[in-house]
Amino acid sequence: MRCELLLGNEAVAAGAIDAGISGVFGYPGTPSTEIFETIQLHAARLGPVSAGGVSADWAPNEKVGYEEALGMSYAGGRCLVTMKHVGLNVAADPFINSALTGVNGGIVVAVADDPGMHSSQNEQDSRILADFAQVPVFEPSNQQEAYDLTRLAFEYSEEVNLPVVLRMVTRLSHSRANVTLSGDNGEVRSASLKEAGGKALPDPNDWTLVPVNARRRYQRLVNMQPSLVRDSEICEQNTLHLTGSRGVITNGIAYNYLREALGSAADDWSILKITRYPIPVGLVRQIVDHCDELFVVEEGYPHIERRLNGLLGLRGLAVRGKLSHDLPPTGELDPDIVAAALGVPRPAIPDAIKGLAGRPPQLCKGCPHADSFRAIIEAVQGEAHPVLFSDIGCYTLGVMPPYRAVHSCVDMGSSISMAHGASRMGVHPAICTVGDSTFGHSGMNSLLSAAAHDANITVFVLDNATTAMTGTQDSLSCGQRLIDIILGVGVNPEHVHVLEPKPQKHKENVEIIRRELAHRGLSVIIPQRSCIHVKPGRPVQATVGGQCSCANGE
Ligand SMILES: Cc1ncc(C[n+]2csc(CCOP(=O)(O)OP(=O)(O)O)c2C)c(N)n1
Ligand code: SF4
Repeated sequence: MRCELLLGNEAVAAGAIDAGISGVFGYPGTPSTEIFETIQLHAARLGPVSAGGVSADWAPNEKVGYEEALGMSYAGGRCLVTMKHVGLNVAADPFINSALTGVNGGIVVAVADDPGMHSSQNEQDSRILADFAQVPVFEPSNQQEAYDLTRLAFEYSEEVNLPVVLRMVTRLSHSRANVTLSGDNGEVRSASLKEAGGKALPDPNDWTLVPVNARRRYQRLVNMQPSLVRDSEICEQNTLHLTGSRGVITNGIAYNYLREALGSAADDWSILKITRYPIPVGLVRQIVDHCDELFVVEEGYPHIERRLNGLLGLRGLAVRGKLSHDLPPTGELDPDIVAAALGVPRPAIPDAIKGLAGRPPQLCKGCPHADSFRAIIEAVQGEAHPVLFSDIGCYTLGVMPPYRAVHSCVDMGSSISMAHGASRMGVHPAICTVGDSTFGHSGMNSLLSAAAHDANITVFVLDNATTAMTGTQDSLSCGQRLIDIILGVGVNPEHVHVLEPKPQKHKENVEIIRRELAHRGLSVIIPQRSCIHVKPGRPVQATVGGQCSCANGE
C-alpha cells in the first residue's frame, strides 16, 4: 500500500495501469486529457505490450481510438479509452455497437463531462449515452473511488462481457486528494495481467453484426438488463442510509456538495448515493417508501429524477430537483446551491476565493494564428458578405476582438462542411479556418466532399504542428503529411498554397489569399508556423509537390 496526492484523472490512470491494461486509446479533450498523458508517462517504463507494457499513442479521433481499443479487446487485452463528453458522440457508432459484440479483454471508457462548460461547447451528460447503449456506468465521487472503481470496472467489464463507462466530471478530474494505491504498481499490475491474460479469441459470429447475429446479440443485451440492475442493487458502491423522513438521492461529485451543505446534519437525512448504474431500482424504492419529502441532487442532466418522475410522477410524493426548479437546470452544482435548495444554512465561503477576477482566454503573444487572421481580414476587405466558418482549437479565439474573424464553431470538423453547404446557397466568399489536428480528426472527410464537388470555398488549414488547445499533444496531420492528405483527397495542386504566417510575409500572404478568393472553386491555404509552445525539432516546413508554393518560392 502507498498513498499519493493525485488528480482525479491521475487516479484513473493509476487504476487502469494496476488493472493490467495493455493499451490506452483516445483523443485529447478537456477535462479528460491527463488520464491518457499520465499513462503515456508510465508507458516508457512499462515497455512494449509484448513484454507486459502498455501501448499509448493518441488516435486521430475518438471513433478511431475506440475501434483500436475494440480490436485490442478482441485480441484479449484490457483497454482504457479516454475522451471528453462530446468525444463520445464521435465514438458513438462503435461504442453503441460494442454493447452487442461484447468485449473479450475488458474495456473501460473514461469519459469526462464538463458541467458548466468550462472548456466545451455543451454540457451533455454521458450517463444518457451509456443508458442509450444499455451498458453499466461507474461514477466516482472522489479520487480514491476514481482509482478503486477503475480497477473494479475492468473486472466487471469482463464479468458481464460489456464495455463499462467511467463517468468523470471537471471538478473531480482536476482536483487532488490523497489516494491509497493497492501496492507497488509492478506487483499489482502483474497479478492483474495474469488474471486478464490467456484469453482465446472470441466467436466471430458474436462480433460480426450482420442481422442474424445482431438480433441474437441485441436480445442478449436486453435480456441482461435485469441482472445488471440487480448487480447495481447489491453492490457495495451504491449506499443507502435510511433515517429521517427527508431524503436525497444523489450521484458522484454531487454527493460531496450535499455532505458539505448538510454538514453534521447529514446524519438526520436519508441518503441514497448512486455510484453504479443502471439505476438500482430496489434501493430507490426503499428511499421513496421511507421518505415524506425527496430531493434529487445530481450533477448533470436530471437523469435519475426523470426516471423517478416517469410520465406522471410518484403517487403522493413530490420529487424536488432540477425538473421542479428547486435546483438550476444548467451549470454546475456547488454546496451553496445545494444548501439553498434543501433549505439549510449555506456553508461559509472563504473570503480568499470571493470576487476573483475573470481571465477570458486569448491568443498568446506571437501566436501564428494571429498573423493568419490579420492576413485573412485584410484580404476580405471590400467583399460585401464574407462568411468565416471556423472550428474548434486555439484559433476559435479569433472570435474575439481585434479579429472578429470567426462566425461559427459547432463541432470538430464542421467548418469545411458548413462552408460547403453555404456555398451551395451562393455565399461568397465562404471561408473556413480549421486547425491541423481538427482537420485530421474529421475535417478531412469534409474536404473529400468539397474536392469531389469542387466547392466554391477557401479552406485555411492552420498548421501549428500540434494540438495546441488541449496542451500541445502530437498532431497526426501536420507538416508534409497534411499536404499529402490534402492533395490525396483530390484538391487541385494549383490552388493549394503553403504560407508562412509572419508579419514580414503579411503583404504577400494577403495577395495569395485575394487571388484564391477570386477563384470560383476549391482552394486550400496552409499557413504553417509552429505554436510558440512547441519544442523546436517538431515537423519542419512542408511544400506542395516538393517545392514551396509561397509567392516568393521559398
Ligand atoms: C469531439 C471533440 N473532441 C475533442 C475536443 C477537444 N478539442 C478541442 S480543440 C481540439 C484540437 C485543437 O487542435 P487544432 O485543431 O490543431 O488547433 P490548435 O489548438 O492547435 O490551434 C481538441 C482536441 C472537442 N472539443 N471535441
Ligand atoms: S498555445 Fe500556441 S496556438 Fe494556442 S494561442 Fe498560444 S501560441 Fe497560439
